[in-house]
Amino acid sequence: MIRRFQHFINGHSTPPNSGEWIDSINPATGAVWAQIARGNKADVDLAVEAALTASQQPDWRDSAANRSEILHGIADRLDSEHKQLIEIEINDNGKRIREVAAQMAGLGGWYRHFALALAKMEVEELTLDLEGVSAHLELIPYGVIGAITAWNSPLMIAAWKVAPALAGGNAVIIKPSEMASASTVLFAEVLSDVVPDGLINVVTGYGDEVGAEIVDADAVKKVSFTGSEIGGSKVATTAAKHVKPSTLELGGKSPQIVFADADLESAINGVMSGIFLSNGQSCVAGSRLIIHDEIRGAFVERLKEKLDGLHFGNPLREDTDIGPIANEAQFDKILSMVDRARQEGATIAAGGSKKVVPGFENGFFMEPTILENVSPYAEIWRKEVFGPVLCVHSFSNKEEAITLANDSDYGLAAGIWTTDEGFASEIASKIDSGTVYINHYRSVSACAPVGGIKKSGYGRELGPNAIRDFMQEKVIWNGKVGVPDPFAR
Ligand code: TXE
Repeated sequence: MIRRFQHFINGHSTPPNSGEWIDSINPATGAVWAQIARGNKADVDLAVEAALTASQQPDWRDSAANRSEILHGIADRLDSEHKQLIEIEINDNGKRIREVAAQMAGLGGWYRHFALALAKMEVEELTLDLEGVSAHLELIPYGVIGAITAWNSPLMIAAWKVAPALAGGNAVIIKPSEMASASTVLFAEVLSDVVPDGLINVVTGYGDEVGAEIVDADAVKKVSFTGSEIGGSKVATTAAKHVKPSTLELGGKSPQIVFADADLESAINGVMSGIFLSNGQSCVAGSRLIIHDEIRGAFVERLKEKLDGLHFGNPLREDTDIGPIANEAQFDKILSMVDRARQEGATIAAGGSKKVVPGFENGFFMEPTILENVSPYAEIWRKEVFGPVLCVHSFSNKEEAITLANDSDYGLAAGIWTTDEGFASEIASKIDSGTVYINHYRSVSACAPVGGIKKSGYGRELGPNAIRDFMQEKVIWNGKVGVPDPFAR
């Protein structure tokens, strides 16, 4: 019997209005393991109504103390119950258990962070350049927030949106990716007796059937989106039509710049983690290795040695290093991009093909791939692959390295590897990117904003302004002295 995951609306599991279901494929086996509800406008309307009602309750909207307590309750529940979410998410996206277990163990922490941050927020008295009046700033919730998420880390991406949105006094409607919705549905169910009805709703289904309806709904006042450039552009277009703000996190083509004086073992590990963890299916994947020509050959050889030792297999096993690509569409996309790269003159230094894993012959496994002789004009150098494909290009001086790094439509993250701290800061200041890592890669913290420039999107998640980003500013002016007659002569 295949498990079915319904929508979660107004505190209850809710069947799809359409009566239709979408198969969820386990990418390790290629077999259907579950079904999710195929949502439509009627389901979205129900969720919008529930969220609107919940967001207007005075003990939610106007009581930061109450909200903080509920967020602490969510954090505690996730601390104790997160383990049941691990296998569900792996069945959907094939990410290996060591990565998913770490993400899930940290899930409660995102909610706790914003519970504490909310408790510290104060009414802001404004310093004015006027006499006879004073003013202070109030922050008011938007009301209903649309949170559209991707399949690579569904619950972590949701946490970055849901935790600050709730802290800001809003209700949310989450639309997880149709490729990996189950963990988000179960997450809402696990919290059902901790969160008042209607504050967290999950409507599953296709982007153009459910996501588009959420963005189009009048009562949804802000949308936070993580996904493709095309999806983000559609979301922003519809949001603009309604004069509602959107935040877009759209991935990238992040450079890893390795200078000749780098601590090579660290740089090798950092480059490996940047592109081969999560099979490169990460928004900050360090997919372009820009390396000093003196060390290129030895560096690539060392990367190949490291790849040789990796163990492919069941993502649910602790000893698996490389699991499957998350879904067939992504698998096909990666392989066809590698094929086109070959045709454009790239040479394969490692990998490049489908991997047949005994016991998982129908799974979407792919060899971690290193491409050399990649032209900076080639599609594989310029477009996001979102897979385990590292493109290598060497440089002979720092100007060339900076030009190569910045010659991209994207600007999400970058890595710099050198033992000269002053030089690292100089290079960092010249890189066009929302995040620059020096001598490490991938740190993420609720205290630091995440987001991109150029086609990597706009707006930020996390960081000191995360709650404010889900609230609107309202100024209250106070007259301190009597008002003179405006027409007095
Ligand atoms: O993205 P989509 P897909 C990139 C990556 C990947 C490619 C395609 O390169 O190969 O995008 O992935 C919803 N209105 N990233 O097809 O379609 C959709 O249902 C409203 C980078 O999965 O953008 C899902 O919930 N919503 C990335 C979400 O958008 C819409 C993470 C993302 O799906 C919609 C994922 C619409 N018109 C993919 N169309 C990152 N930033 O890290 C789709 N959706």
